[in-house]
Amino acid sequence: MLLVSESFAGHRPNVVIIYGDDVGYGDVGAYGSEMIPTPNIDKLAKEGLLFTDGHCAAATCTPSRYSLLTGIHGFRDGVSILPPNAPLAIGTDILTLPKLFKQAGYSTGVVGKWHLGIGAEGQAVDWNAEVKPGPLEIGFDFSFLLPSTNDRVPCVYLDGHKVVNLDPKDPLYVGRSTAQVNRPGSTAYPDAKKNQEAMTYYRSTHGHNNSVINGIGRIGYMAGGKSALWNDETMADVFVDKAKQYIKDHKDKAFFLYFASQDSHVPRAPHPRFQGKTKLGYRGDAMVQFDWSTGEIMKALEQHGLTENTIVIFSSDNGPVYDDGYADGTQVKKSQGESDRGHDGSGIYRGGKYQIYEGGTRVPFIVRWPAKIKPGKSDALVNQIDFIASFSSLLGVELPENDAPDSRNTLSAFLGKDQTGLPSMIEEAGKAGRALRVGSWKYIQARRESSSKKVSGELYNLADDQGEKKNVISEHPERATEMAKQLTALMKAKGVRVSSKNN
Ligand code: NG6
Ligand code: CA
Repeated sequence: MLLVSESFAGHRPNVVIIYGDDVGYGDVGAYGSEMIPTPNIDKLAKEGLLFTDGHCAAATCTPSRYSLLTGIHGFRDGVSILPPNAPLAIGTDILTLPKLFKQAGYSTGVVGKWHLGIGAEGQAVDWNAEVKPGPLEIGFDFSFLLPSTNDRVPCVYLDGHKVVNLDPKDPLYVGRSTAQVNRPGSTAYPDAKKNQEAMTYYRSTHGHNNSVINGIGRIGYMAGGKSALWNDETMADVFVDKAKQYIKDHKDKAFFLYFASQDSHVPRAPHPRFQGKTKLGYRGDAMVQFDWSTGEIMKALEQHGLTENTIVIFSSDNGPVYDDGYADGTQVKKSQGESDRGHDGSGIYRGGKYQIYEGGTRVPFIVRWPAKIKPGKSDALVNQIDFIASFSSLLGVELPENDAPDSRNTLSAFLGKDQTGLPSMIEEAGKAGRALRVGSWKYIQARRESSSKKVSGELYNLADDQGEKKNVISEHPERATEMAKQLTALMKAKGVRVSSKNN
């Protein structure tokens, strides 16, 4: 039901989410990075509100994006990192962030990395026909995608329901083996397992050794679609152009744009004009490219007179990772923890992508809205999973109790009026387990990281131990038991918002 807030008097703000992929807390200048210049993101931070305790919902991509768009924790619905060719993970019948904006009369667009699956459950997608259901079936009315991740096939762009530039004489097939995909008449690509030399861009290992596309080994197999192949080095340019066009086409109407960059994710292949811009190899250079993309989007908003009344949110889908299977020049000094030539992608925090420590989910988190938000810094505890409930409050769109059940209204924290934020928050990291934050306390559940590695419960007080170095569980057994109980109860419930008035 629509009850659009009167306060906007016809000038509802546009909303642009600029979403990084594996961009860590320490990868941005405004958050302390000294080795990667990010002037455009820093400018955004200077003009907006910089959150020091802002989180994505999970330490990996698919569950984080799922929570951002649905307001549901990934673990409730068994959502984990999706393989190529996975069906759409989001039910077409549930409320999503773009659907909420549509209810408020907005145009909604997505540009960039999807990684939430495409196609119907139990039915193989026909990449040569209408590729759906996907974003257009869950609330977006414009969609231009990298369908999965840049290390997974198919290595083609998807515009709405159609693969871009696909030649029907070279049909595209995606599957789990060359035998499954290769057909007479469709281009066959080298299999990295059998033909290492085909990986001319750089070599890759563990898992990234199936079809070789543009000299780079990928996860999964594809055949055909040669004319449709993307160029890894121009991907950021392609996405930025689409985003600019979208902004231009919708400048006279309220819009929501979800711009999801793939830049820092492997295989990193920044445009040659960014290569060598840092001393950190392609990982650092790709971050410079992402900063450029951010600047271009801001310029487009400016050009159309939209900067004042557009809410720009800058964040990331999970913490940093260095060597993620490709020999791309990113160096890992194991002896000093996971650090790359003195640069620590998670800044002062412990761990990164895949991990339950703060570096897994505490990411750059900036909200800029000159018309309503005073620039500054906020230590409020906030999470992307709460966008749906917060925007429903901002836009005056009623949120039925069972929709987006884990999303809580933290609008006043996002606007800088409340410096505390969430009273409690679940952190999620796949096999690496789950944790609960209550104020500065953090309890991590006992977990089994592999069949041989069992880790017992941990308790940290981030107020005097932000690096999670000192496990104080034996000093505070009662607090740990209490938090363990609270976490179990929240996980069992049907949703954090609907189950607990205090949460
Ligand atoms: C992992 C991949 C990793 C990355 C990740 C997804 C292997 C060994 N590792 O399975 O390279 O693709 O999935 O990243 O295959 S995410 O940011 O999309 O979650
Ligand atoms: Ca990611």
